[in-house]
Amino acid sequence: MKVILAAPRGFCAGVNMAVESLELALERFGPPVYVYHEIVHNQFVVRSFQEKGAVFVDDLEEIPTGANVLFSAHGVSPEIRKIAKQRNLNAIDATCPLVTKVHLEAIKYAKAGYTIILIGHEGHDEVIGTMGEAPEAIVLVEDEEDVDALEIADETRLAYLTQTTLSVDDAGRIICRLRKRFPHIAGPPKDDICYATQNRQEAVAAFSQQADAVVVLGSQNSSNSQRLRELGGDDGRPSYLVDGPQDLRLDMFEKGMTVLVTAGASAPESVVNETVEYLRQHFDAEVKHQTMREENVVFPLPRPLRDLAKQSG
Ligand code: 2E6
Ligand code: F3S
Repeated sequence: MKVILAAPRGFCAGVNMAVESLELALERFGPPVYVYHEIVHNQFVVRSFQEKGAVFVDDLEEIPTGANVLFSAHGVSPEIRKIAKQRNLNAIDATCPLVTKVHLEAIKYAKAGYTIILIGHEGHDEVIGTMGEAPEAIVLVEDEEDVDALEIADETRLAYLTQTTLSVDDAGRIICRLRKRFPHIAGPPKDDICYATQNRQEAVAAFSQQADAVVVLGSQNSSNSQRLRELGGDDGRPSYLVDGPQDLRLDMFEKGMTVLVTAGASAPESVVNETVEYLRQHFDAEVKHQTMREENVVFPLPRPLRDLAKQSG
């Protein structure tokens, strides 16, 4: 077997920042540290933090008054910030700055009286947070059919924004349909899909051409990882999204196959290594590294943690 190990893969700058924030909070405050929603959408990461004393909640009511809470990388609505304040929680915001950028755009357009079309997946944490910035002004569309069904009162004040982890191709098609129906629509030059999502998709699109099967490391609720799995499956190739080798079966592969291995933005490198080791042991796999482009993006820790890190050296 030949394994192509794609790069870039795995943790992005936003995930690194969120994970380091929670590590530091646990170290400096001591457990329990509460986290609103999964810090990132990865089972391995969430379980490891639970073992260290992080408590993940979907409702701020579960948190005792005055306790420490981190907001996850996917962002929260102003309503959640308000409730946190009312409950006197020490809230630390680990939202990825690239998600915050979309929130700020939503606020800007809503203030100017625009209707905002948000392209995204219903029920996703990021979409819930972004829509919460201006619930009365934002309409969610998930596909081109939703665009056709839109009823807009004032087409001269219309803008679109996108979730950060969409399929670049799907988003492009939806934006094209929007521009066709509403030629005056405002929005970003292309979309709000982040650099990490784009780069991981670009690598899978290119390298999967040489592969008979694709393995994406990531959890089922990870949007960017799901998009990599879909892309890997283009042209009818088997493409699997798994948390680790425990989710693989020997009959998914054959000797002599070329397998592309990559990882979503929330999947740690340890699960990639374990997966490669599984393929080595069972299929005598030889590993070849293929890099699409280098990444060197770094995001600072949230302000309170930066100050805390400095204070204690
Ligand atoms: C925050 C925003 C975007 O499901 P999704 O792909 O959005 O999230 P994760 O946690 O799998 O990936 C990182 C991330 C965080 N992406
Ligand atoms: Fe941010 Fe993109 Fe990662 S939005 S958390 S850099 S996947």
